[in-house]
Amino acid sequence: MTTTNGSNEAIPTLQLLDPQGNRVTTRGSKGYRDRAAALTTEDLRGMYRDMVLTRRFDDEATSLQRQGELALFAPARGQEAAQVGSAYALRPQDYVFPSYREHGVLQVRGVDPVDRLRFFRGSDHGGWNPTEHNSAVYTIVIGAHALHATGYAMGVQRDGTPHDKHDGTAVITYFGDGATSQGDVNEAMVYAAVNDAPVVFFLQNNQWAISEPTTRQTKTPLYRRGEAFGLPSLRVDGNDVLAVYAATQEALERARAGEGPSFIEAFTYRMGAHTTSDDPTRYRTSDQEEQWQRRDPIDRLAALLRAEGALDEDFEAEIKATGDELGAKLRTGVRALDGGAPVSTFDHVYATPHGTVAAERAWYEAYDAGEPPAPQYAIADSAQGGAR
Ligand SMILES: Cc1ncc(C[n+]2csc(CCOP(=O)(O)OP(=O)(O)O)c2C)c(N)n1
Repeated sequence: MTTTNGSNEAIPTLQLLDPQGNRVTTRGSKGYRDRAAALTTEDLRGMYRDMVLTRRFDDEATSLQRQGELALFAPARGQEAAQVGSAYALRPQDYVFPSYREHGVLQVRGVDPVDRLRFFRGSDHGGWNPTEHNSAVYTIVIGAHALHATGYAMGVQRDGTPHDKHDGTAVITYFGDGATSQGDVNEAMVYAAVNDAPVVFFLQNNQWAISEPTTRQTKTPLYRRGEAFGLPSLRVDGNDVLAVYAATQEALERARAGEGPSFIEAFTYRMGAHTTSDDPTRYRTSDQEEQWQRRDPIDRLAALLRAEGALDEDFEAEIKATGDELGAKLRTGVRALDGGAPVSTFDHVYATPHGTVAAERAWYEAYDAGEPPAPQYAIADSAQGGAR
């Protein structure tokens, strides 16, 4: 398949499932098709369940924000195939570095849904223990986590763990089209490329960076950025869960086998607002929204499952019941989250004791106890000699 960017240039894009839910063949797609064909009916039903539950999570979280229970929320609506398809290609030992919108990825990784909203309620900085799910916490500093991913992947490499396409360890980082303009993302690719780091750069091109269209970020298709850094790079239809799965699986296998980093551009659309603070009617047309409504990734997989006799009323009812339980859990769980003591800000900053953090903590504790805090320069002095 080809799609066009703002200048109507045809861009080669891997597609295995068309918007009507038919399995399709395109030139050069055979290897990917075989990967998708290896998915069982239960795998496809699992993907569908996770995509529907991700959308339900979005709706529940948006309602909680409207009720004043969350400070902010960033919905993933429209990006469920890109997120769930790529996450299905991960193995437990792989490590994820998400931005703030990867609710579908974290759903597949098994991160508790209430924990996913701690960050948006402001009840703590992270939300979950990364080592429990091999998934770092949400990052809102655009692109910063791409560097963390490359650094982590270089650590994995030094441990000798990218040694086999199945048993090795790969790292994946998710970011948006706007993030490709950030220095951090570009620097992360430089380091990953020259070090052959086992990391997959997974771009969700949802066509908008808040109110900035992709045409304001690039003159060339974004997958070609990856090529420029020497990475095997591919553009996939991001609303096609099969294509996303197959492309990500291939890239992860390369990384696990020690063959270095890759770049995937999943071309998709942010169907909702950027966040609950945003009003997209100010900068985009309802025509465009309607056009992408017809490419809804969940409808597409539903059509495939129906055609293959794998979607019936009982299964739909089971997912609906699981969604209702998820909603109830979020409504009570989120309201019960407390803010934690402000001093907990200093916890978990470093794995080992750190002089500067210890001094800052002591300063804050004195301040909190109503004692006159030591002047700032004393902190700098007392931090000398601490771990750096
Ligand atoms: C370093 C940095 N600069 C600016 C911002 C403000 N900001 C938050 S989201 C956003 C747009 C990001 O767009 P994109 O990378 O396309 O991801 P999307 O939100 O569409 O998933 C910006 C500029 C930020 N969080 N961090």
